[in-house]
Amino acid sequence: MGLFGIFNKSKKETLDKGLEKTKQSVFSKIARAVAGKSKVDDDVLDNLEEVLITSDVGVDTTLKIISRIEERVARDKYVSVSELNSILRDEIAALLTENNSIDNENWDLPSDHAPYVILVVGVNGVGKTTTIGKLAYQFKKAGKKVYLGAADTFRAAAVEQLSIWGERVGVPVVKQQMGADPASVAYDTLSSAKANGADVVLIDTAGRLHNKIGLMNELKKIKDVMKKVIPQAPDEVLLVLDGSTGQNAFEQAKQFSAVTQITSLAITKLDGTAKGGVVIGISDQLKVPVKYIGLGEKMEDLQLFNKTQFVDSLFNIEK
Ligand SMILES: Nc1nc2c(ncn2[C@@H]2O[C@H](COP(=O)(O)OP(=O)(O)OP(=O)(O)O)[C@@H](O)[C@H]2O)c(=O)[nH]1
Ligand SMILES: [Mg+2]
Repeated sequence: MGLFGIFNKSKKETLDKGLEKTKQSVFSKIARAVAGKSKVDDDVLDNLEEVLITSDVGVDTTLKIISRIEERVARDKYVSVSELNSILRDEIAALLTENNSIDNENWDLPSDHAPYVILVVGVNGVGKTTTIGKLAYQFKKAGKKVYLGAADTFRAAAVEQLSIWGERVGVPVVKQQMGADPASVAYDTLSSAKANGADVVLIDTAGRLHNKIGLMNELKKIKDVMKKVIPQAPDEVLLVLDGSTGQNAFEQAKQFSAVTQITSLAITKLDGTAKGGVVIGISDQLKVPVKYIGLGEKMEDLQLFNKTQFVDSLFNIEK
């Protein structure tokens, strides 16, 4: 069992609940797509294509899914519309697992070095600070020594917000005054973490640099400074995306990948949105793996992303 395994007791419930809006929307669209039909034919496939595209799955991924279903229909000759949910589930799960082999469930911190450093990036408001708080909670609960770095020095409230998370979870937060150099905060954080034998460091950053060059330089500077303290840092550059923005999340992922090397993705706010299908498109289209999904505002509402469980939950498959 991986690092976060012990937190997964109520996982399915949280996932099912978090995806409720997406499910309702997808199911009602599918119901309309097959209305009056008994078998999956060209009309149904056309409608299904529209269902997936309007569910934020993205055009390229939708076309792949549709062509897989077409092949299946050609092979099986008669496919009843009542089987459509389970066929969709099977084909989407197969597509996503073919794609990349990262095994999130069994993920653990590397044993050959510490602290493991995670630099958290993303545009403002996507959920960076909250995701850091949730991760800190999970690492702490797994018995790890965690340090947080408040390198979003853009506004006082950002430092304050991370400090509140630090108190709530019970982990130290390294900070300076508002307006301080983020790279300097990152340096201090890694130094303290190293000196105190920390296992994990999470660095918060500002998402406000809209200018591409500015952002690129800022992140480069933070990374360079980190290496002065810990040569392999950062181990992970985690890009946080707001799932409720649907296709915008896709665009942000592309833009960030262009300015810095992203190693993993967290897709937040999947609860309360009908755009959860975006996770399918993102995990199909982007080479960077989706590692975490955010399903609420509470500490426990972050999960390691499991493709099969996600698709099962989306299509109400009980296991
Ligand atoms: N419902 C829900 N809300 C979330 C989730 N993740 C974050 N939020 C909320 O989104 C809002 C913004 O989150 P922050 O963590 O402050 O986002 P940020 O990226 O740090 O924002 P800036 O510091 O302004 O760049 C907060 O109100 C969070 O509670 C989630 O998974 N679900
Ligand atoms: Mg923040």
